Amino acid sequence: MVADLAHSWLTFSTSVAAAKAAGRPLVALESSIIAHGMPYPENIRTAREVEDLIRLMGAEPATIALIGGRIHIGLSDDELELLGRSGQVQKVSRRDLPAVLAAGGIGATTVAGTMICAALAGVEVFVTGGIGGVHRGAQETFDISADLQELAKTSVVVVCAGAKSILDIGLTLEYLETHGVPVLSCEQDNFAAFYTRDSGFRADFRLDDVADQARFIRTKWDLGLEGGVLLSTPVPEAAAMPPEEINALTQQALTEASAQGITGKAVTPFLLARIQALTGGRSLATNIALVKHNAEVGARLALTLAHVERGPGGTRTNRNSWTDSASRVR
Ligand code: PSU
Ligand code: MN
Repeated sequence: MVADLAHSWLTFSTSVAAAKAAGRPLVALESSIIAHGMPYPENIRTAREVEDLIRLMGAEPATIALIGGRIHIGLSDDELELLGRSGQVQKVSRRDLPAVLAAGGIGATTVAGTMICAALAGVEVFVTGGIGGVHRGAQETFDISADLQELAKTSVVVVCAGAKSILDIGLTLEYLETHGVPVLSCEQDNFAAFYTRDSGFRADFRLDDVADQARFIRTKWDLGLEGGVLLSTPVPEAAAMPPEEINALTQQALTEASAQGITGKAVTPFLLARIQALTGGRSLATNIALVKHNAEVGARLALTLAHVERGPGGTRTNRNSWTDSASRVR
């Protein structure tokens, strides 16, 4: 069977295998944020702290990466170090998975790559920082992250702090709507903007209560509506950056990228690195704070989701807690 064949590529870490056997909920984590999203050694330190937070909450972290021709679900300390230190780690989205696996190379998975592997491993909740999306100027460049197509078809919840304003957030939300991907928000009505709390765009449904989030997700999948759910939660107030500052620096980084002819999968890592350099590391502190906050939201959701019964009985919900922003203005 195809599914069994796919499973033969998976290697579970000892702690993930033990959690699975004990029925403890798993939370997937991506590795591109480690290899391409943050500098060493903060990347490794953050990855470990995020894992510890998830464990503290009673779930088990499963950081996903490709090593030696295997899809690793859960990484040892040495494997984390390998991903965070080596400059030779490839960025793996859906397109790149077979190339890196077949060649036995080292690959750090993006949101799309991680969703695919999480779904294979039976992990329902995945925590990241920010998702990829429709780039500004995509009307010309066609640069639309494969993360969005993956959300359209792979049934995993992605917990994020919104998307960076290096992207066209309005078009990103339009694209998700076209493909039937629900965008949930908690703590506020609007979709978050990574370094800042407010993107200026409404999320589709505001669900502050984790039980409501879990029922929403279970209902979607009960109905056979395959595909992901995006859950946005804003960076904690104290760690957010001033919007004017981040907007000016984003504009500068975008201008530099186009002047240097950066294209394809190099665009996002270039912009992330430039913004980090231009803020003198302050954006890194924001980035770390938001990932940790996302980890708490994701772990809580994974624990709750594990207890929501299937079928209409388990999915009854309080309609008053829904903010259906059909009147969203863009
Ligand atoms: N956005 C961030 N931080 C990140 C990424 C995006 O704020 O680390 C990474 C994620 O792994 C995401 C990927 O899936 O970049 C998107 O890359 P692209 O735009 O090439 O699809
Ligand atoms: Mn791209």
